Amino acid sequence: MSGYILYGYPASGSGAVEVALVAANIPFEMKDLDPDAGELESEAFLAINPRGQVPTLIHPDGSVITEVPAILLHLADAHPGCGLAPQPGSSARAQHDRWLAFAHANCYEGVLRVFYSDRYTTDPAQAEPVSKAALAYVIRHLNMMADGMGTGPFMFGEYPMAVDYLVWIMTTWLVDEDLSDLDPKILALGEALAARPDLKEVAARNTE
Ligand SMILES: N[C@@H](CCC(=O)N[C@@H](CS)C(=O)NCC(=O)O)C(=O)O
Repeated sequence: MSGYILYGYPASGSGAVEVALVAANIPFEMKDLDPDAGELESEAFLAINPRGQVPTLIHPDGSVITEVPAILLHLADAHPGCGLAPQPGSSARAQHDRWLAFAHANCYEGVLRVFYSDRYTTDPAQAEPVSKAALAYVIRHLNMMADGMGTGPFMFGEYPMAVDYLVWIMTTWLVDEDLSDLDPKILALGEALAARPDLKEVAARNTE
């Protein structure tokens, strides 16, 4: 049985998983795909993930895991004590999973409407308004996450967990003019995560 294989590319959603794997000290092999060269739609990759999206994680047993929360929570549970999430069944875990699901269902889904707006309208002239509306939606929901945060800098205190890795990568996709609308607690979360000595290098690879 070999280790995990992560398909992704720098500064995409796979960055959340890549950083989480490094933070949890879980060995993995990174396979970078080039979306501009059509590698997400290649026959070989579609055979692995018919949706042609990253992150796609190959479990050591060869099975395929997709969808950021499913991947992160699998890693948390398969590696108890790695710090990716509170203990299964605890109230803290319920809160963690609540906000992870919230971030995925609202913020990440909204981000896809920002960047792939042409997929969400049949009228090309509407792509830009769709994107603009989605950006406001993403920021509104990220700011709601700040309301659910305690003293910070991370969602559940001093140490980052799975939910923080997803929030962090999304903050890196916002441009300067968007950041002024973002709650300072969410901004601080992203900065604190990228500044962690164990994560600096992998975070930088995903923000280029
Ligand atoms: N719901 C998926 C979304 C994954 C996703 O959309 N990833 C983007 C990169 S951030 C992608 O692969 N886009 C290529 C495409 O949709 O064609 C998840 O949670 O993993």
